[in-house]
Amino acid sequence: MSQLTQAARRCTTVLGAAALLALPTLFAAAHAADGYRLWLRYVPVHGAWLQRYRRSARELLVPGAARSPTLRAASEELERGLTGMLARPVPTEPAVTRNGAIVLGTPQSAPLLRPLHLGLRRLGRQGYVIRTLELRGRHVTVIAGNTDVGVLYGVFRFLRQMQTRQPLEPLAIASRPKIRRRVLDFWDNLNGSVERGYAGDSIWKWRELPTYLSPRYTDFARACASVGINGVVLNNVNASPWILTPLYLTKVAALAKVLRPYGIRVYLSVPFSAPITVGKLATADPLDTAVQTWWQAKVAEIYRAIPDFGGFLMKADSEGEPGPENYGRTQAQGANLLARALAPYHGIVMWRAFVYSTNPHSEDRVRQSYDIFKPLDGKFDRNVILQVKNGPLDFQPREPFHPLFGAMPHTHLMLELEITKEYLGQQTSLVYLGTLFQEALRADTWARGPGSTVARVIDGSLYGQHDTAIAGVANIGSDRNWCGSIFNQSNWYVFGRLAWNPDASARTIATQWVRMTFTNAVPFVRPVVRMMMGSREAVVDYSDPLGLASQMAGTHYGPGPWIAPSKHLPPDWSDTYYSRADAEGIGFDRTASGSDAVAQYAPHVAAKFASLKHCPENLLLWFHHVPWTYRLASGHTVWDSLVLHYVRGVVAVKRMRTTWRKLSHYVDPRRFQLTSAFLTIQVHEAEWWRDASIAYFQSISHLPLPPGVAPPPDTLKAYEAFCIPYLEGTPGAGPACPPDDAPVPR
Ligand code: GCW
Repeated sequence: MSQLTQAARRCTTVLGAAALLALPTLFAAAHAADGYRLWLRYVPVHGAWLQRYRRSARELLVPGAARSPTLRAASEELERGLTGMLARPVPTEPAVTRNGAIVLGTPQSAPLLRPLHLGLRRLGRQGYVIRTLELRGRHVTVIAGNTDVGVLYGVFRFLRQMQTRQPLEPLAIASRPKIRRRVLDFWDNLNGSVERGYAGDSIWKWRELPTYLSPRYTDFARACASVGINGVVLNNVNASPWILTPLYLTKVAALAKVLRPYGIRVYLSVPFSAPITVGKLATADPLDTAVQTWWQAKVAEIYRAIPDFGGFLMKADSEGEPGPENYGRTQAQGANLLARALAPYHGIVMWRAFVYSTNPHSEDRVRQSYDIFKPLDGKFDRNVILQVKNGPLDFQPREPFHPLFGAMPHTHLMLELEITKEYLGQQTSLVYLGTLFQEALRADTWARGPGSTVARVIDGSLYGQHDTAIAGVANIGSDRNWCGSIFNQSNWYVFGRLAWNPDASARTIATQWVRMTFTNAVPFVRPVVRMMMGSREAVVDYSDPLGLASQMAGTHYGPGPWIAPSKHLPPDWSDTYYSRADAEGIGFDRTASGSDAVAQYAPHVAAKFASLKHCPENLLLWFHHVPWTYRLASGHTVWDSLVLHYVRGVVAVKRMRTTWRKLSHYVDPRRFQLTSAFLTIQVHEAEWWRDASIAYFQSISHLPLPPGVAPPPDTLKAYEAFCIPYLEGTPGAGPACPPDDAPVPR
């Protein structure tokens, strides 16, 4: 029995019936809103909706004797949810005895479900049905799946129905995930820090493991299961070899045990050089038999400890990480080395396509991954999935889709999204990423004609592939509210929901998240969803409009468009490399007259991107170098338009703040104030981006500002000198800042 239920039962017996009236308040206090409960708050339901559906949500019942840990988790969640929302204890009983019962299970665990025609066959191993029906003469709600985890997903779906005040009967819901592996990638280091993490330290307490298992791990697993996330890569892709030592594998096994009942498998990032660093071999060459034997033995050791281990994630030959290139081998030879060790156990390798060289003479950075991997199509073993970022550069506020999508029909491809807002304002900005994820998933590659979307590449339907996957770089840390801010939670949520169904709508998901996280009151839901839906475009406007990218400071926070290549900074880690702003114009020519990166796309898409006339305006400067005076469809010159986008971004954030401020009476003070303060920080941040960017680009274009636009309050020099010495999530020491006379912009 959950603690909450026990508490509620104690309340009812001790205080008697009169006290029931006071329960909503008691529960409200128990739900002191600090964000910990995420979207699983289960606050009491009142009013007409409850009157109408009370009967359908009255009883809890788990028939059958086989109560696996997963079914136990499912029934406990249902109990927790119903107890919270009905504000009274909910009985559990061993058989169907009453009308209004909720019956959950699989045909194996609940024989009474077997004669029913539930349509389970079409639902695979992870799907579920929720049906209102007559069972042995009783009016019941059935939540069923082919497996226990399907039932668990169904329970969360049923609870969402209540949380968002949807009808509870008659119900005829059937759902199965379109993507098989829905994975969170943690960039957590074993010392507790998190690369690009803005929500405190790592949630994995390695020193305490395996002896102490924080209850937070279970709450994490519940939240993941509630949106269907079923895989977790525990450690940073810049991987420490320690993860493969017996000391750490014991800890990993302990975490795997906590996550298992929630249908979550554990994966690990491993360094390619592990045979040397851990195995004490002289080489990590994939063609060396001692290396192969070492990996086989290591994998066998892992599966002895974690029988359902998912597999490895590998960042090789990228940003200083070792890889097959060190031995003159291809990425496929490297990936297959691990794949063959994992294959006997049905493990997989998620091999990252984020491979590039920072050699100053290398080709256009955004071309590199395609040029390395495209020729290897068909050379990867079946249990390798190539993990491709949504865009060809690096999680920028806006990028075109990665040209590898649709270009490798004989290779399994998965999509990597970044949930942590590395380039979008980090912890304080309010940016709902549902729209960005949706844009990436709906991008049409034209690989097999129109409708060949990225979603169809990765859900396997375009090329008839079965082992499909999607990953999101997690934004979760040890902060009480998990994600650093309340609205950042929506990005964890929407990732899971789109991973389950990449065709779902970002707006619908936002609406449900708002209802579950805050309130169902329409005057709150509407403006907040509107604010969320516009929030990503706002950050694009004030930081990287018109297809600009990578204009940020070295910390990836705040503007740095002036950052130029130097002895210490390779060109493609600078900003001027991407903007290519000069006296004549701005933008990176990636057409045939430039780097010809457009040619990596299918002909229809390439033609569109290559044409100045047809290239979408929001990607213009990604593909074209245009004169400052070039006129856009709006009639504005590129220069005026650039400036107006910066201005518009600031206006949008101010509007968000105004919207939020009017809604205080709908939100508890703690979450309200946190969000309010963060929006104020974001207004300053947007102004800083606008002013610094205008100051810099004006120093190059030498053009006047469009009428009505105020000049930046500081000099370019001041913006350039402004430096933030310490920022969470930045690896290494970050840029050096002189503490004595660092100017502070107004
Ligand atoms: O975006 C860059 C980040 C690095 C990260 C790298 C990657 C984990 O700035 O911090 O390293 O991408 O994806 O490997």
